[in-house]
Amino acid sequence: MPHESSFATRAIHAGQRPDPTTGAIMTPVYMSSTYVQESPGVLKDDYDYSRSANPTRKALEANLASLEGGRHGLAFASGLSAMDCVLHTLSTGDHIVLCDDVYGGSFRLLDKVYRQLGIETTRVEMTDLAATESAMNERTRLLWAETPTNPMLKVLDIAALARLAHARGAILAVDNTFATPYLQNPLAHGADLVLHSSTKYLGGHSDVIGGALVTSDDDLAARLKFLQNSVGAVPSPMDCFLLLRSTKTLHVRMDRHCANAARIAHMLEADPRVERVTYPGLESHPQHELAARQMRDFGGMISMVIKGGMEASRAFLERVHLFSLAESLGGVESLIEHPAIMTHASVSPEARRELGIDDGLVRLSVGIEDADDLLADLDAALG
Ligand code: P1T
Repeated sequence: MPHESSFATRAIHAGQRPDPTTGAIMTPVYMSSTYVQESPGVLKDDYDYSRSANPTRKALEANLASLEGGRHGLAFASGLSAMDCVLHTLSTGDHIVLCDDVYGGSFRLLDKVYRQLGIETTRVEMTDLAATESAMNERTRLLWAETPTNPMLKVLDIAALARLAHARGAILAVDNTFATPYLQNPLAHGADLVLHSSTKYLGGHSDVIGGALVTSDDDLAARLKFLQNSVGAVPSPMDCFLLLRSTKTLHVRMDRHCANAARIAHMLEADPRVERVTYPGLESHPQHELAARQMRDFGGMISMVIKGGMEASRAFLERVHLFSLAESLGGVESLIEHPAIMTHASVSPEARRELGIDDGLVRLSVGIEDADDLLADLDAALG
């Protein structure tokens, strides 16, 4: 598969070829935990045990690496286990600088698991590069950025953060879950490592929990691969198959997610029942110009505050029909949720207040249904 092929072609073909034994065009689901050896230690294609390597997973890993424009891809059982693998590269005494607005579970992993192991994290407003630089110290090994962030949809300058990290001998990891490789390729902007919760847009159908890492750094990839096998949080071959099936349509789905979200964001911004709408594609978004430079389009996620606080947003969330009230995002169906009570409950109330995750905040994952139907649903639910 030539690397220069366009995204759509790579989405469908990269990492895959017809099955050599049957010609099956789809990569088979290799439901096998082990592989027969001809003689002790003499393996076929390096396969000895499916925690270490599995052909369905290998195809997925190559596909994801290609989509991110990286040399190495690694698949995991969840987004958080992918993050855990990165954090295992650190040692007691190391320091992480984390963007202040991240998925609640990512924050919890650092705050409740790794802090206990002597790995300190400093949260910082990463749209402020000077503040980010001052948060770094001689022990800082990792800058962890999410862009757009969850749920406030801040857009962070990947190239500038990569320069900051590299000037101090640290690496930059970017959680690219909200943007997807179709809209943004952090490695091309200088990041060392990309993470995905493939549960979201990569999977796209709300039927798989998965995670992925992509890097072009050979040494880092070897270390991560060692940890992937040592820790063992690998996805099942069936989940890899489902994800491979999903990435084939990523570009088509994302085009519709973006178009629908843009229409809805503009409608909500003009609605007097809504106090504030955050969407990187709106000119009112503080980092709109950066988003236009760094991303190919603005994605399918919108955050908004409804007038009337918690009571009004609760009533609104109970009244929507097409938007399902559920955690997660990135599926073909529209979802809606309340970050303070649901996805970001593990962030302290003070930190939530600082970030603007107030009690009236609602997060929308705009699906690929008919945009008029979605607009009508929101209009009716706003009451
Ligand atoms: O759920 P899991 O596959 O382990 O991925 C964790 C994760 C990592 N990064 C980002 C940006 C995420 O949004 C998530 C998971 N987020 C949700 C479940 C949510 O509703 O926001």
